[in-house]
Amino acid sequence: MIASDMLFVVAAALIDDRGRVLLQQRPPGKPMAGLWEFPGGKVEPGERPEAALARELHEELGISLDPSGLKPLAFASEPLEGRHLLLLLYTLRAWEGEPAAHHATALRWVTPAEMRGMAMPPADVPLVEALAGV
Ligand code: 9L3
Ligand code: MG
Repeated sequence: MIASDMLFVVAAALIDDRGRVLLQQRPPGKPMAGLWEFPGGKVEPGERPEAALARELHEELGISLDPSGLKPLAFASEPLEGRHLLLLLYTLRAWEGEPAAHHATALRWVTPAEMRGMAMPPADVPLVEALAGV
């Protein structure tokens, strides 16, 4: 039962022309409410991860993008409620539209240094260090 134990989640580090990265704050009523995360969500059965991420970013931020602009950066593996969460982080430097908080409580553009002081989901924390070098 390997596949059903795995939860594949994709997320993006949107990077602006000043090198800042977009985080969103998870809303009340959802797991990990209040924590600051890289936007993204679950890959659905049969879905290509990059297509899933483009879909999630459109739903959550209202932006459009070319999936070929998503560059794999790092991944994290974390236990989650008796399952195995694999969080795949991509960078993205070009998109259409101004990101807006369609699902999140708030959005914030931060430097990797600023990110280290923010409360993030366990899977997101180790990925911050990968961003310090981009
Ligand atoms: N998750 C962690 N870090 C992230 C994202 C987008 C998601 N950057 C975790 C939170 C949930 C699970 O993955 O436990 C599914 O995410 P969602 O569908 O609740 O956003
Ligand atoms: Mg999500």
